[in-house]
Amino acid sequence: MERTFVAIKPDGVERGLIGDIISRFEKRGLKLVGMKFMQVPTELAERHYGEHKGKPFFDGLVKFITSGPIVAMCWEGKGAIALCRNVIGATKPADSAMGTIRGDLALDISRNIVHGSDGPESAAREVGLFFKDEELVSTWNRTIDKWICE
Ligand code: IDP
Ligand code: MG
Repeated sequence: MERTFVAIKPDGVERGLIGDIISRFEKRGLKLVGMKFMQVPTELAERHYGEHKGKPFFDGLVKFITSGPIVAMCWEGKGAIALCRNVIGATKPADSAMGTIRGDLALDISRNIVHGSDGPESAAREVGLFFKDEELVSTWNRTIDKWICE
């Protein structure tokens, strides 16, 4: 089983899309193992988006992600990292397919509503940045799990 980090950015929160977005991951069959409603400190935002440091959009991105509360989540499931990226859709909303979060709900790259880790290393790094081990619920086994994954 894989774990990944997903966050509803301040635009998704402001627009009242928290329920819609969480519902998409939930209905897909993923298991929620951690969730936090929080305002991101600048230092955490800069570490989280460290790979983009030096790019022209970096300062604006940090300012945006710290501008209001986010919903930080850890989702678990078979192939969860790639699966969540597919549920989210392409980075540029113009390229994201209908049926994806960005394809249905966003139209600007700098207001694309959701974040999802892009690989096993970033997933482990980002889950660790936003959650302490004891904040993740690891002992929970859903009775329906056998109907979702063989
Ligand atoms: P991702 O969120 O799909 O993984 P990344 O390339 O990792 O996309 O970029 C991180 C975030 O930075 C994007 O979600 C988007 O909000 C923002 N971003 C990326 N490229 C641009 C750009 O060219 N202009 C403005 N914002 C950008
Ligand atoms: Mg990324």
